[in-house]
Amino acid sequence: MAGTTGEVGRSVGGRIVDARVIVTCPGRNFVTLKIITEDGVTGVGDATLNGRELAVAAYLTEHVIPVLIGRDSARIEDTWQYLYRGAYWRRGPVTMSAIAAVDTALWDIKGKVAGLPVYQLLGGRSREGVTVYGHANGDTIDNAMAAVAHYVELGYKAVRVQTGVPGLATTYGVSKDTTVAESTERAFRYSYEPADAAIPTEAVWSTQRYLEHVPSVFARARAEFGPHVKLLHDVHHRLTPIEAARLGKSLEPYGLTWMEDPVPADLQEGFRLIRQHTTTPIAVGEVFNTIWDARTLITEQLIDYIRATVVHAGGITHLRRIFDLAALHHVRSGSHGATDLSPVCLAAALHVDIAIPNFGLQEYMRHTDETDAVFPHGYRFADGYLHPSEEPGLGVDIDEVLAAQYPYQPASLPVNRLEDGTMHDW
Ligand code: KDG
Ligand code: MG
Repeated sequence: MAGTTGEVGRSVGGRIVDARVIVTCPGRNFVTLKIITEDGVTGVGDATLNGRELAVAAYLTEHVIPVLIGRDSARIEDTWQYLYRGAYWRRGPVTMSAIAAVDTALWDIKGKVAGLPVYQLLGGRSREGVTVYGHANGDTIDNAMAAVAHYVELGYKAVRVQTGVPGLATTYGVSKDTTVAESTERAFRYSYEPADAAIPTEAVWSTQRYLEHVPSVFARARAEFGPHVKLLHDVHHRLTPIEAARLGKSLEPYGLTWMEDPVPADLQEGFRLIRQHTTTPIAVGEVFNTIWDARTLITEQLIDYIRATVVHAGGITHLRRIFDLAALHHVRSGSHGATDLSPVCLAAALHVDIAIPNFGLQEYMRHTDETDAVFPHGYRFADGYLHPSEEPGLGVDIDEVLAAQYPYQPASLPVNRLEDGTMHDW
């Protein structure tokens, strides 16, 4: 049976003749897969897994690229299944980021061969623009409010608000010694995330102090910005279900659009308890790799937004499958879009966002000028919306010559300990 390499049926994409992994650090590390067909068509896919970049690069180079050569580039679904089932060892962030990179690059190639932007291949537009949310961070409530004002002026309809917690020296998600302008514009790396260290920094966490503080942040935000701006908050997996239920209840008067990652999601059933106690909507999924990570949450309607991404959840093909399941259960998308996801991922996400029926929000942290130069792209921001490129394919590329000027730098996410020294979730 010759189906594996595409002899059955005419190849409209051409065979894959080459593929390579490009690791670059224009401010932070990015891993990109480039696939080349016999017709000279190229496609790119993001394979960046923050803090574990080289594991995915090796997985691709050692185990995936050798089996790609000679395959029909048009067979996106079949290649996905081949890599997912063929490895025997299914799922996991390294495997799924590698599969995602291949899948994304093949969609890019298919769009270029068809002469259409990828969203047209996904069914065309369901909306005029992709509503994005920005990050308003401040070590104090005053600084956080200044950051919210900055986004509102730029036209953002939705803003995520994070502040320092009184009594804690640092808080993940909040820059300490940066100005409002620096923290809202083109942040390449959170200030507490060392740029040049393989050893994580350690921070101290207190749930008590946090739960006492957060409602005052949103009381102030609603008082200053009125009822219409969408306000969001990221808990970064730090609470237990009953603590998250308390937080959700205390935030109800301020009508948040979502409370993100309230608890570690390893135990999906934990969300039932939160749900029983609060009407604050729940978003989760940035660390999810497959539909199985979200299945209980979606089918039992324990969440409102699923935040899986192209790069960490198996590419456009699998993300679409997750979002389709979510659509059946009144769950909307809210894809992760921090700066550790490359412009290749963002470009791909926008094609999905504009096409699916159950889009909710897209996270958008601007990349640095250096990153934008390494990844030339056609997507653009206007008045609170991102618009995907109209070029054939994804409308993003990598400048390999420029990328080579920014070699990989070891970097790590921080860890948290409780005041007595116990390791804690973020
Ligand atoms: O690499 C991890 C970051 O992307 C993540 O911590 C940022 O929570 C985050 C978010 O919602 O953007
Ligand atoms: Mg998050």
